[in-house]
Amino acid sequence: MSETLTIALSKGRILKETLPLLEKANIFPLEDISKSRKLIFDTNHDHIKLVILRATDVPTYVEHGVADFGVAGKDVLMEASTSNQYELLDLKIAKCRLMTAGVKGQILPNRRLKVASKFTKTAKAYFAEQGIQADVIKLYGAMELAPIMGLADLIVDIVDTGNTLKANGLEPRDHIADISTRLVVNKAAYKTKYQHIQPILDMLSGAVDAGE
Ligand code: PRT
Ligand code: MG
Repeated sequence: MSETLTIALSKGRILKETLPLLEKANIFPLEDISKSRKLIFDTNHDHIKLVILRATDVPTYVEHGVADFGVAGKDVLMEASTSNQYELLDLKIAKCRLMTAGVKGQILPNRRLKVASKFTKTAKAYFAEQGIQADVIKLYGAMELAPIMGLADLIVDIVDTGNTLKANGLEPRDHIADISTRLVVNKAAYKTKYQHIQPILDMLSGAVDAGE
């Protein structure tokens, strides 16, 4: 097999949980990713390479077909343009929920709501679907600050244990979506490299089932 397969991985917490899954599928980087400043890694398979990206960039690389596979959170995929990719597998790692949250005990004002989030596309779609008038403000981090500072009435953010909200005087309100990490594949690559892709898929899906 000569054709190269490139797998784009999300760095950070998803990467830590992805590497053990890849290992169970017999795909190993040839050097320790956590100890290297490199961004592209060879693996024990001549034709498989790993690239380590900022999570939000993973769908972009797959969309343009420069990466064949991508591993990214459902939250990130919902915000991205993904018309050139198939979501093939739920890797069932980095599980969390996308929720609205507000200041504990605070009643929502009787006017158009102000909502702060880094997930603006998902937030707009959610409030529209609920028939709630809302202006969505884009933030890049520390969403919890927005309701406290009066920038927003609500935030849309990721919740796991709820400790971060609680520590900032906030409470979870409505559940928007269950989130986990997904494997996506470029549509064209799925057709042209099917013979390389299918065995990896089978191995990974076996690794996911073994982890349950
Ligand atoms: O820092 P940067 O903006 O580059 O990326 P990031 O911080 O979003 O990346 P990282 O490494 O944190 O991984 C993000 C991905 O992991 C998300 O896209 C989710 O798919 C997934 N994930 C799973 C989470 C969490 N759990 C999680 N708890 N991402 C973020 N959090 C944060 C959340 O934003 C909040 O600040 O943890 C806090 C909430 O946790 P609890 O336990 O206090 O509720
Ligand atoms: Mg982070």
